[in-house]
Amino acid sequence: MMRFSWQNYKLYAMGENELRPLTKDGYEGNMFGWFPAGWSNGGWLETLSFLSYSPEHKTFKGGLSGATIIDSLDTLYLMELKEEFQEAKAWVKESFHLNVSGEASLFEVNIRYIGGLLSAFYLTGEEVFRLKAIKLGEKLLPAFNTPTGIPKGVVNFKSGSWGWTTAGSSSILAEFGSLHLEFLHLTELSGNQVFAEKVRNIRRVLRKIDKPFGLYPNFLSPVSGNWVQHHVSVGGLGDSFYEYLIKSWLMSAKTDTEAKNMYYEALEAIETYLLNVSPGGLTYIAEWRGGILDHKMGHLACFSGGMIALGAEDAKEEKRAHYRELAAQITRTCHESYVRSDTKLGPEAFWFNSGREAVATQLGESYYILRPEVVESYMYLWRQTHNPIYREWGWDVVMALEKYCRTEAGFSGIQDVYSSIPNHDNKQQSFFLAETLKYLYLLFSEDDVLSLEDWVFNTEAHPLPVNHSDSLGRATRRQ
Ligand code: DMJ
Repeated sequence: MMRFSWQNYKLYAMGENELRPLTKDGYEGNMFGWFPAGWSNGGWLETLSFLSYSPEHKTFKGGLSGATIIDSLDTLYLMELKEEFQEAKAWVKESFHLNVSGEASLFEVNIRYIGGLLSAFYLTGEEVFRLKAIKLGEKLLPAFNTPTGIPKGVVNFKSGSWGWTTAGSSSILAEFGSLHLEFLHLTELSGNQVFAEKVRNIRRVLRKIDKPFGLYPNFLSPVSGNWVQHHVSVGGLGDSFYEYLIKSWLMSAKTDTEAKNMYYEALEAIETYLLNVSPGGLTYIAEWRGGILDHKMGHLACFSGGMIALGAEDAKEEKRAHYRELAAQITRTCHESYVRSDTKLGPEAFWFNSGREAVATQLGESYYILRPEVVESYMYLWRQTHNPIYREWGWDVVMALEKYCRTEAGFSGIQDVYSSIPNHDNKQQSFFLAETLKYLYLLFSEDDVLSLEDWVFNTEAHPLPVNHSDSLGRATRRQ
């Protein structure tokens, strides 16, 4: 599947961000691919005032290219697709230019490009990846020039300005909260403290600020350092912030106790205020709007089964079994969202109301865009429990992808998981190669292949080595 995805991308879209398998061409890509359904219609773009975002095309103008190449490097390497890896590396060497104009999302550049380059460097030791990661990291720094140091969402590569227009504009928790892992590695690999300082400052702001009931709302003003509205979610807009807390602890070889404490405190608040069990016995994490719950889970929130499993072992003794069980239950619910569809792939969001459970009930939420979060959780749960059910569930996803998402020239998302006649969306998302296929491969690999003792995966599934940096970005590599 990986070879097929890569070969078609190479044939029709080499150097572009992503492949459009039906029209057999490339496109700039939807850098908002992780936003939950509903938000794009809800006027939030105006609230956020992204200068560069073109709502009509849902893309950024200009900017970096080759997202699929950088996102694929480590997957190709891991799968020993040597020729394909060499093709990707040659493109990075010769054609990945950083002196671009245009704008880009700080978050997406960090998780896809910097994460991808860092992993490629750590896996291969090839200098080109290290140097390009550092150069690109430097280009992101102007985004942090705000009164609080909380970065804005968009950076303009040419002018070095950053995207904001009004005092009301907000930064997003999942975006500014998902830089820590990569930025510590940038400091370690460059010797430049500036990267570590930026993320330490973000941590400082988040520690100090009052949290309603211990919860972290999704929008923060980079001007005042206050929350902008009280919407809390473990899915889109919040998700990887929580993921990076527990992974900061793990990546620091368990020295970053601040991150560990923040993670378990946040998880307790989530359990108290957002966690629910449906009448049919399905455990789910709802979304919170100033105290009122939306009884829904986004596909994006399904990563949380894996995260809670990963974090279970370092919880207080008396909580460990509970977290293991919670992780299994959430993963089971996400699996239900898959098996309750005709295609056996899950919708973008599913609800628990009016007697209907784990199915999409709102218009425009039935699509599946090759997202990884459910197989990601299967992988973590498999490694933790070795319960064969997770491999069976993963294999069912492989079969469904083959049946409904494979097209003549690559894999495509589908517009309605409840229809067995696929209506393809004509997009092979770069995270399909970076994450979905990598997590599936790891689900069927031995535990020592990218062992969870030695590696943490960034939120785009790019592996970063444990024990390289402590919370200050100092090298603490094991001998
Ligand atoms: C990926 O780009 C990352 O996993 C991100 O954190 C949110 N989800 C998308 C894929 O669904």
